[in-house]
Amino acid sequence: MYRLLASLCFAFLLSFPVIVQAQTIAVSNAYGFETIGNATSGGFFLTIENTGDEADSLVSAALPENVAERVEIHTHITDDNGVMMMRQVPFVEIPAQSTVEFRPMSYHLMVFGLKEPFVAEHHYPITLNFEKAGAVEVEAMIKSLSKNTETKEINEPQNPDTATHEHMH
Ligand SMILES: [Cu+2]
Repeated sequence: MYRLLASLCFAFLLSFPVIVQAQTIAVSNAYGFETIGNATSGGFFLTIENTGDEADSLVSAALPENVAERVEIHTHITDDNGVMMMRQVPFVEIPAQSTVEFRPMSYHLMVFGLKEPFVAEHHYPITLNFEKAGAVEVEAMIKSLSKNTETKEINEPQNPDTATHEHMH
């Protein structure tokens, strides 16, 4: 029985490597949001910590072929007119002894050619390739948009017609 429990625990650990340590690089808190309708692109966010004494760089990322066609590293920039836009970058440097957070409106992994929609609670393995640390795999979880209150406020603005209608009765 103990042996069975031990192997079950081991299998569980193998299935959900939320934090993966590859020498000096640790990747954690990887997540994306569910996609809406026929969207064929999506994004992932995560935190990369470099505990080493040398800078390293994230140079590429990939998802399994049956999930998406390609993954690009993007950042957000503001142009001369104050317009926010996304730009692909060739790499992101992770300085020695520091942490870089990929988050909305900043660095993110942009996924193109989705083979199926991203569904809340699903997990996907992302392979991150670093210049020095090599390949680091992390499991990313898809979050529901409806549970995100900020998004809900944007998607469901107060309807003035409804408010007036209720007032009349
Ligand atoms: Cu992007």
